[in-house]
Amino acid sequence: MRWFDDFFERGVRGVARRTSRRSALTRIGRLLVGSAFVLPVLPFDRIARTAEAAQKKSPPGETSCDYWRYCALDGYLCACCGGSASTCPPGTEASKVSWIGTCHNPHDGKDYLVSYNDCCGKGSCGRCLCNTNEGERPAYRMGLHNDINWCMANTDSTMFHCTTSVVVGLAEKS
Ligand code: ABN
Repeated sequence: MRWFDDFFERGVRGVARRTSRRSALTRIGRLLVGSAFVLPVLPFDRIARTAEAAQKKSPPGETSCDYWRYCALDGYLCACCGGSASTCPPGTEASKVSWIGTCHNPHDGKDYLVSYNDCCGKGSCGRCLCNTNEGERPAYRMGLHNDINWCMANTDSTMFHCTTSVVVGLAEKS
C-alpha cells in the first residue's frame, strides 16, 4: 500500500503548492459576501409566513362562526345583523327561552356555560349563518336543542331574526 500513500501525498502536496492560504481565504470570503447579497432575494415563501402571523394576531371576531362563544350555535349571528354577540338588533327582543352550550375559551383555557337566545320581531336576518352545534342534542333534551325557533314562546312576535350568545359563567366540571 506504499504506492497508494505516495500517490496521495504527491497529490496533496501539489495542491498545497499551487494554492496559497491567502487565496483560499479570499475565495471563502468572496463566497460569504456573495451569499449575503443573494440569499435575501431568493424567493422564500414570505407571503405564507405573513398570513400566518396576521392570523395569530387576530383571533376570530364576533362576526365569525369560529368565535369561541358560538360553539353550539344554530342561526344568523346578531353581530352581523345590527346587534352584537350578546345583544339583539334594534326592533327585536330576546326569546323568553333559550338553549345552552358549553364552550372552551382558548384565551384562558376554561370552559364556559353559554346561553343562546334567538332575537324575535323581524324576519330572518339572512347574514352569517352558523351551525356549529357542539354538544347539541335532539328535542328530547330541549335545553340543549337549537334547531328550533325559540321565538315561538314570545307573545309579541314569534318571527326569528338572529341569535345571540351570552356567557353565563364558568361551566361546572363533570
Ligand atoms: N334557534 C335558531 C333557529 C331558528 C329557526 C329555525 C331553526 C333554528
